[in-house]
Amino acid sequence: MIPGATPYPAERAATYRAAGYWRGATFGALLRESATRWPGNTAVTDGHTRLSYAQLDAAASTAATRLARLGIRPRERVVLHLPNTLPYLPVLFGLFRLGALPVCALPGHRQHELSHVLRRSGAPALITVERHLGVRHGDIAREAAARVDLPAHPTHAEKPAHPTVFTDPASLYTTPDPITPGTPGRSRHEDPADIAFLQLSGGSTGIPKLIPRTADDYLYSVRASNEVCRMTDRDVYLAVLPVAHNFTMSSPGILGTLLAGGTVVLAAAPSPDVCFPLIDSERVTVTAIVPPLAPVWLDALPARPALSSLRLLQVGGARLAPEVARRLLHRMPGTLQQVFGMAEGLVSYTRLDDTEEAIIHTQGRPLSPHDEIRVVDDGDTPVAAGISGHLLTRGPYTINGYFDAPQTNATSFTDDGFYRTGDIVRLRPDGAIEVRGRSGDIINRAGEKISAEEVENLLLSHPAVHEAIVVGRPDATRGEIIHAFIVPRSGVEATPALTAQTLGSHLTTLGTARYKFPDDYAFVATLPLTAVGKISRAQLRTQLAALLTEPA
Ligand code: J2J
Repeated sequence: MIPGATPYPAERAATYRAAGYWRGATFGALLRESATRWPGNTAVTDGHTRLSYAQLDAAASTAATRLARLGIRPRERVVLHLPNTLPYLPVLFGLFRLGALPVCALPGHRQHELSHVLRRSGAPALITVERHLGVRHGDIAREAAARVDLPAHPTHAEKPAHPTVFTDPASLYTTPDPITPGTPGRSRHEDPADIAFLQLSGGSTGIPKLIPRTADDYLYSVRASNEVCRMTDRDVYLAVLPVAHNFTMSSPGILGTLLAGGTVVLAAAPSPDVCFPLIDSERVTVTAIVPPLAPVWLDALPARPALSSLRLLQVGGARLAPEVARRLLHRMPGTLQQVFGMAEGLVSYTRLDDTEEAIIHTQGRPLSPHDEIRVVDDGDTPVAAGISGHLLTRGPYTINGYFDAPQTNATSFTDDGFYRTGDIVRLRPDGAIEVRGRSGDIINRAGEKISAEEVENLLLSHPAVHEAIVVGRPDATRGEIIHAFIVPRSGVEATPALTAQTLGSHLTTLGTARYKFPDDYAFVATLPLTAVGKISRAQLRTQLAALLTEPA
């Protein structure tokens, strides 16, 4: 196994193989098999350009050859920082075919996040685009790479000192090279039981964690998701959220669609003015959104019958208010499905034939009969039936450890291998999960997971900030927004230097993703302490939340 990954214990691995979950298939082979079965079907389109399965398969092989020629080797990590544009799939599958490990950065990531991800993954290369929707991704990536020193190579003195940045992904598979005929669909380097790629977690500590996934475990979750969502070769899936996100990639997402022989449509932005015309023109049948988009889409629904092709609207990534769920169910065409998932593994779905009550009020049932669920109190003791507690899980597609993070793993996993999700849930007698909140210091802003500690550390790096505490504040449209409490260094209270604007500029200078910027600031002289005068983060947050609800 690639060093840094925690393997599944042998006994559980044997159970999952015996159950037929882990089948020894690879990502490269998945695409080749679909291309053999449905060569002429459209695999992917952005609404303008189309690639058939045969073309996508050939493009992936060309990309693998070119990436190898550029010096990328099997088992090396490569950070993918691509928006929802056509090159994503050929490049992703090119990396799989080469046996290199894609690291799925989000398009919203900036220098701060990308440099962390490059460093943590040890990736010698990053693939992005020069510009997208007015953002200079190329400049951002080059700045991030310049912050990262690659270890000196013992024999290749000419090895670059910093990760290499590629900004023309389409050139990896388009002309002038003729497509290499007869390239095998599966690289001899692709081992289904070893790490195939790395997802990123929102992270409960300052550093985004890397989530190592194998083809065996991931493809099982994709296949099982296809069954739950009844995916066929007639399905057309609209990727509204970033393609790199676990939801869009696997629940059942782009991989489920490609496994079924359907068509992936890439939306450049999640707004109704971009997505609705695509749904109608491409006859989209399935799509997935985060809860804050729901009211925006509902408001934009035209009076005339539209979006009539849609059979399944998935909503997940954050809590969906029952009232919004009810409106979606009654006003949007097709069925509504709640999806509660995590890049670390476990995915829970309401089923297509669930009652209206279950679809509106629950986050469904786990995907696999072998998903093990424990709901426990603060002392790890299981709570009584129907009582809320911390959700722990392990199973055939849930990781056993973050990549190369022994310290984090010691606290994020139990001794017997259960992942501590950080979610507070309640299990109903019918087996459905109700997500009640988070136990950690994670803010869920419009579906983006933000580590409070990470934002606090960024704010603390401003020379005039003495203390910084960041809390999630309930917000009608975005679920939560980021509220920062700042204690300025003594002597600077009176100076106008420390304002929301200066802190915003500071975060920009650091290259922080925009979605992590506090929405609101309070400049205070002190932070409340607990009764015994200790700073307990949990109590601090409760007190701050209480302050927020007091009338001004
Ligand atoms: C409440 N909280 C939710 C939901 C995720 C499918 C769908 C979503 C993700 C995802 C994913 C929630 N209600 N319906 O990977 O495959 C919060 C929980 C969870 C965290 C994971 C998938 N759906 N959440 O959102 O890794 O707190 O994955 O632990 O980004 O999002 O976030 P992430």
